[in-house]
Amino acid sequence: MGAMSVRPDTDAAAQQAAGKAPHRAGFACFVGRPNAGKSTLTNALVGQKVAITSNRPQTTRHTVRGIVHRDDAQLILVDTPGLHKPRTLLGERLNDVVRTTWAEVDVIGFCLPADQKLGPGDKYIVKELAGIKKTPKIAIITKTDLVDSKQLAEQLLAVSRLGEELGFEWAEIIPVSAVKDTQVGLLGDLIAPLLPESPPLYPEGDLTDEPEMVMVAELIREAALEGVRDELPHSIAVVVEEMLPREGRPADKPLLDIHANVYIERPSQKGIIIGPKGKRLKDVGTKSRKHIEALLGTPVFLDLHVKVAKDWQRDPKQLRKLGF
Ligand SMILES: Nc1nc2c(ncn2[C@@H]2O[C@H](COP(=O)(O)OP(=O)(O)OP(=O)(O)O)[C@@H](O)[C@H]2O)c(=O)[nH]1
Ligand SMILES: [Mg+2]
Repeated sequence: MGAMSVRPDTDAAAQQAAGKAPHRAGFACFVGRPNAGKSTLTNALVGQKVAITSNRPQTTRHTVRGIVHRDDAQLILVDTPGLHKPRTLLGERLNDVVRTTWAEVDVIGFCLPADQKLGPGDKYIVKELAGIKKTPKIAIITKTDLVDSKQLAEQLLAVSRLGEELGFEWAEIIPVSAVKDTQVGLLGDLIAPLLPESPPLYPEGDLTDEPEMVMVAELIREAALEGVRDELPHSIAVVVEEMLPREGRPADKPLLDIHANVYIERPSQKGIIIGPKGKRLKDVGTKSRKHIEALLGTPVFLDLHVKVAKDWQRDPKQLRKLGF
């Protein structure tokens, strides 16, 4: 991923001779506890939804790349699952994904919500980051719209002290609000100069490298997460089985048939997901269909089925089937 050897030759010398700063391109990952605001920040920087978000912890389950195209640089943001104490095999897999990612990127952005005290979970993460000596680390205080300036100042101080305690210096410390779009552009300005000189690594206009089927499944999961509580958010997985243009439609009135399964872990969860007279599942379908149609730019017929994959979070075979 971040290896110099795979980068095409730059014409940096020519650019410098012309008085222009060389173009940069590379990878920056956002790490932090679940719910810290990593995916929301990724979307805000990209300017479009590439990663789903929710107020439930552990929403992100795989790395999602969001690409920011600028004149001077191409930022490839790698949004990772929140790092947490694993309680299931899925949890362990997610943590592995995060650790592999930060070993491969050019910049690490540690995300800490402004409205929550810097806790053991954060210290644990930063301690591990301190061990990755060569990679510049930016501390990002997220959700600044939720606190007053005094609280924000305390958080800035706390994170700066934590760096000192662990014997390293943050390359930058920056407060942002993704929801209010405060300092999001500035964060991009701070990341860009930390990337290696390189021509763009992705074609102009690509905002993510997520396959469409995965994005569609994620949009359905995002809608399904809304309003469910306790263990249920963790139990939901979505797989798109098929996406096919409906046959026999006139060229100016296409329809895309999408068949997807919503998996849960226990038969007892089925009723909650489906809701009285199927109302909840219908709402999930309606809501996600709007987002899917916007993403794909075509009318969609969405066919959702609820299935039980018993204890899939703990079962290696089931995990493989669900793509983990
Ligand atoms: N007020 C406010 N809320 C935010 C902001 N950024 C994120 N949130 C909310 O915080 C919650 C978590 O956001 P996510 O972006 O899903 O968090 P995450 O770090 O990706 O979480 P995981 O994927 O579970 O690790 C959501 O309800 C967001 O709407 C912000 O700038 N301000
Ligand atoms: Mg996320």
